[in-house]
Amino acid sequence: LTQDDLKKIAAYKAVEHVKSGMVLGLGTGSTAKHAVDRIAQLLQQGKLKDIVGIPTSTITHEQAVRLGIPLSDLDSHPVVDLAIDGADEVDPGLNLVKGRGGSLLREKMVESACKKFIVIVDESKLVKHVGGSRLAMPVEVIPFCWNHSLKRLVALFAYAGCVGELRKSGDGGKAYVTDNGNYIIDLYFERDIGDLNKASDAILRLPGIVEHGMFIGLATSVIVAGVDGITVKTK
Ligand code: DER
Repeated sequence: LTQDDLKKIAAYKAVEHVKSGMVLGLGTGSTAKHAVDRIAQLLQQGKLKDIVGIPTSTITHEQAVRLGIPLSDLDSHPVVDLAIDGADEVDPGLNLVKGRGGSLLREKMVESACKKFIVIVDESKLVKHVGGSRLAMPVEVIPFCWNHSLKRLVALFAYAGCVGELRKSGDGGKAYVTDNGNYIIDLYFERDIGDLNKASDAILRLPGIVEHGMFIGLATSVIVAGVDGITVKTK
């Protein structure tokens, strides 16, 4: 079983919770892609009807259009029945890191408007503490004086041995620009950042900061696909 096989297994399991008539948050990334494919397949087979998708990125929007999934937005559907999305990290309390694919803002807008939010991951995403890995913690910032924002973010987490870097686009030169016209600062911690809510509040209080990639208390369940099978963790 490849990692992508595991992602697909988790995604298909999550789609079993989709019922006809639902308003669905459509996630972004290589795992959520399988869930969107599966939803489209069931619609084509007539096994699902009257689904409305709320995409969490332009990439997912384009995938859903290509596959014929009817789409809408949060203005028309302020309450979403179910969102299915991947994550970069999941801790035992179902707190997440998301955004290494760059879509964290729209994902968090959709997923915080959901009655249910099922996270789909392969087992490599499980961590003891969110923010405790040495991998990126994405923060979306406005482009204006981004370096000033970077320095303020790094100073905020000096206790955790923090460094930050502006995310670059594929060709290495220019800054990566999100669907919303913003930049992303990736933060790296040498030590655990401690209380996630405190960290979140401190980040969001900084002017010029738009949103961060910690999804605290948003997931209602996580489906983990591993080589030994599937486990489902529910809050
Ligand atoms: O960038 C994102 O928020 C993605 O959802 C990410 O968290 C998971 O992407 P993956 O399924 O490709 O690992």
